[in-house]
Amino acid sequence: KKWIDKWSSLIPKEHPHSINPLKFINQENEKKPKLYTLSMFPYPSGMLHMGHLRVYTISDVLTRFNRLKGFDVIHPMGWDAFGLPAENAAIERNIDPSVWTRENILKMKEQMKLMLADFDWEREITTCSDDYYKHTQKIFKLLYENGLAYRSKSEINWDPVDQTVLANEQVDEEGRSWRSGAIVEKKLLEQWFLKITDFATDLNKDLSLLEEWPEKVKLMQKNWIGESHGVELTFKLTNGNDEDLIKTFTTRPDTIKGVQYLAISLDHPLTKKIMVEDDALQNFIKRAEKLPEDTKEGYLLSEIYVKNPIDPLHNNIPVFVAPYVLGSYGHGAVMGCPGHDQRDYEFWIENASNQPIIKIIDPSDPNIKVDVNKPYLGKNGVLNQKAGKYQGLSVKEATSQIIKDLESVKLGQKVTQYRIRDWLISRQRYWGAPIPMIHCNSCGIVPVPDEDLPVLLPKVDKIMGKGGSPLSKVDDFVNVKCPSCHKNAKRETDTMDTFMDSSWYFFRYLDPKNTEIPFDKLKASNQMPVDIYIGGVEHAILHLLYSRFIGKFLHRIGYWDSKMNGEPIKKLITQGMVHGKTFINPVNGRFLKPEELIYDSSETSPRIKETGQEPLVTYEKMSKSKYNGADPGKTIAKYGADSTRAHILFQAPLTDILDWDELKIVGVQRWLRKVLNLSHRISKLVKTETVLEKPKILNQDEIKLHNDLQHYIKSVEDSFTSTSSLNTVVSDYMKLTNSLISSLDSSKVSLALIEDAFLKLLIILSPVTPTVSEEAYEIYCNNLNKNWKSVLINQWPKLEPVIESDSVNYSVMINGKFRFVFNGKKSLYKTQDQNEILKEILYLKEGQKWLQNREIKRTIIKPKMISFLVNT
Ligand code: ANZ
Ligand code: ZN
Repeated sequence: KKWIDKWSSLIPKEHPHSINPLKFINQENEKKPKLYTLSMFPYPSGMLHMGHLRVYTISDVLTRFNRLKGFDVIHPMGWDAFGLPAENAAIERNIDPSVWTRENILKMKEQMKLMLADFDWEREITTCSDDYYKHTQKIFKLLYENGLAYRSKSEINWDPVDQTVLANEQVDEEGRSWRSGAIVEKKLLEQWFLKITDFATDLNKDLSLLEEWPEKVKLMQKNWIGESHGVELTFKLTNGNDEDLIKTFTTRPDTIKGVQYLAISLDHPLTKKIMVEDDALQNFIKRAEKLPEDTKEGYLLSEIYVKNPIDPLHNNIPVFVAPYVLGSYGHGAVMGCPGHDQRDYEFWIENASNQPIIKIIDPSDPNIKVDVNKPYLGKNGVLNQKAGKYQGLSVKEATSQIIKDLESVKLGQKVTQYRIRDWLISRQRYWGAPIPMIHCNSCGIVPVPDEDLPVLLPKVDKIMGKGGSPLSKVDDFVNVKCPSCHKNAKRETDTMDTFMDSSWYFFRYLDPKNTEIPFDKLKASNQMPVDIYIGGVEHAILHLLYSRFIGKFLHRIGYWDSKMNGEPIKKLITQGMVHGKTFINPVNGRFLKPEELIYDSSETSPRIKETGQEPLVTYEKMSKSKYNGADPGKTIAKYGADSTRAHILFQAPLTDILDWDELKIVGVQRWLRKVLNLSHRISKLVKTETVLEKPKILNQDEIKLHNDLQHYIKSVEDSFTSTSSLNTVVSDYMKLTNSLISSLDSSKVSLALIEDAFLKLLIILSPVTPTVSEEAYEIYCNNLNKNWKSVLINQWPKLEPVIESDSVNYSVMINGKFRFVFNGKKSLYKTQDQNEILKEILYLKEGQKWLQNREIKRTIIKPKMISFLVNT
């Protein structure tokens, strides 16, 4: 307790080692290999939470380890500081969001220091400061100049609570806002988009370069990008002229002979055309917009029929308007095959119940029976006689033959479709980087010249409520001269999505003070990609996809050289969530507050104060309503930073959910106390300033300590290098500590070996528990009157060869029963010297017990077993 108090209060502010001394003492950084370790920067909410603590512990531990291994590690930190919470806080409390943000940053920085996170503060960046967003604006301009930023009127997702536009990515499957949870509405507005779709092919293909990314994340990105290979088909209207046609996208051209209808989306051009004169259709659309996405309702367009492109005589195919067809995918039209597609089947049943269902494909295996009333979805089938000239072909053969036939009549061609849409970055909010554009009546859209960047976010006394762009109400901001013709013009008043700020920040850390350009090309080329990126899996799609896009864009325009086609992140680690210990009253299922519980002396299983019952215990996502939140600040104040860090690593594998049980920290504390204790004992025994000389020949106990040391150094090193099992590091530390203690207790091990192992232990545990390492080292040095520098300024211990022991454990069997273990020379098996063996065994208490004064009839010696037959 004493040292915990001492160190937790002392270390953060005054102790020189809260900053890594290596950076200052070691001047040879130039020659060292570089390693870029990054944890996702936080939103400055003002409070570090357990999730932050877990990420930063991981990145800090890896950083400290890699520094010991001789890398020049870049380990920066900054603030993702634009965004809604600051703006909402500002509106509620009528304070300047920049002031609110700055105060929060200071608080969180203090907390990061308290947890001993060793960040390169000289690289710190804040996305809401003008020396940063100046360059965000420049990157926007670069996108514009390269034809990748455009404005378009589009139906957007409107969050009625936060009164802002949302990107598709920010709307969940139920159509709710990711932030406010409100049901998102549709609105038509002029918006800025970034053409991420231009990179869709590469974003998909290059997932294969990301060998060190979790498969799960890559799969999520792949699905999001949604590359799909298929055919674009043209259906002509039966009674129309040549321009009247409906294009569809299909991945199953082999089913074309089974087309029974077409379905088009609510906003298809043909729908819009007919709607003008069709009131019933208008009513249907109004109603349909509110229906769930999987609705099977449809509206039959009367007197409109299309021709099958492969078989023009089949010209009575009906057309429906159907909400299940997505306006934004493919061509907003589906060729309906009820016989071979589940959705089409359900739609057909609902809208054309008396009609037959045509199946043109049968399973190739006649033993497989298909329900006549269900579609056949298999892809290994064979086309039947209803497929006409294609009868007998497999699905695969039919597909290529039909594509050929479609191409020859110019009504079809192979295409690749993507599900991903362009990135909508306009936000009608105040607290974001202004989009650096000017609208001029004569010249159109004119970018703000580079020399006029940044377009400063104007200070306002009061953010003008919600709704519309707050900046449009700031006259001084809005009214400008056109940079091109110098006539009166108006500024763009939308600000950028904050994901734009975070899509390039890892470049800025490498050159954070550059006032001219976003970052220096050489620095970026030398130090990118990020070697290890650690953060939450909730960013698997949005942030990571945008970062890949901008990384690739900057690479394409020559801003940096890359060996991975502009991929900015080499290895990605997604850590699991931290769940809180939750107590529930078993009678009424209510969550219990800490003060409703009472603990007995063992402090492990509490009871409910009121009833004396045992509560149910679960671990759940931390939340105020469950009273299960843990505050990192309090934990550190109570147990010290080292114990907290070790505990967080020890309790669960990196990517698993961590069930946070504070009571278990005592185990870690007990171990750390042993380490400090060792330091007292050893330094008292050593008594000399100079390091002792190790013996040339080692006895059994010494060999064991030596081998343990090598084993655990290697094991810990492997865990840190692969990063896959950081949780086993702490148990390795504990085992090595115990091995040292028993060596010390046994008094058969030379002090020189103990001292050496002890000093190495302090080095290898310093990444996780820097202050205890340092404290233990200080105790050791002080007791020996050594002039102590720091255990942190060191190199990772070099591995020495394991010593093959010349002894082995023999199981001793007496009259066929195992009795005890005897550690003897391996050579006993070779020499088969029975007298020698008996002599040695009779030294042991166990040996005397079983063999003294007995007549030994026979002795059998095997490599790991000695068997005696005796008279009883
Ligand atoms: C006919 C067909 C027959 C289809 C069959 C499938 C099975 P993926 O793989 O996701 O790209 N489709 C095309 N455009 C659509 C839109 N705008 N809204 C909803 N659905 C649309 O899906 C491609 C399939 O989704 C296409 O292949 C089309 O249905 C449907 F036995 O065409 B298919
Ligand atoms: Zn102009």
